[in-house]
Amino acid sequence: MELLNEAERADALDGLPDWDHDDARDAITRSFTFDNFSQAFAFMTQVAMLAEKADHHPEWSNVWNRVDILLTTHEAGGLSPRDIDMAQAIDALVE
Ligand code: HBI
Repeated sequence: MELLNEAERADALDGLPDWDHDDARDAITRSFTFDNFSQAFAFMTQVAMLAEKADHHPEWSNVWNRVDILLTTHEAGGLSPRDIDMAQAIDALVE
C-alpha cells in the first residue's frame, strides 16, 4: 500500500473538511460528539463493522459522548488511500 504524496494528501484533505492532519503521525483525526454515551457507542459499533469489512481499523478513544478517531496505515507508515476511504465512509454515517 502506497503513501499519499503531498499533492494527493492536499486533495484528499480538501474533500474531508472536518478532519485534521496530524503531522507527527502522518495521520488524520476527527472528534465526534453525540448527545449521550449510547449514541456514541452505537456510532462506534457502525464504525467497527466498516473497519472489519475493510480490514482497516481506527485508533480511537471514547469518553462518554465523545469519540476521537485517528486514521493512518501502519503497514505504509502514514496516510494511504485506505485512510481516505475510511474517513469518507465514517463521515457518511453521520451526514
Ligand atoms: N488498520 N489503520 C490500519 N492500518 C493498517 O495498516 C492495518 C489496519 N488493520 C489491519 C491491518 N493493517 C492488517 O492488514 C495488517 O496488520 C496485517
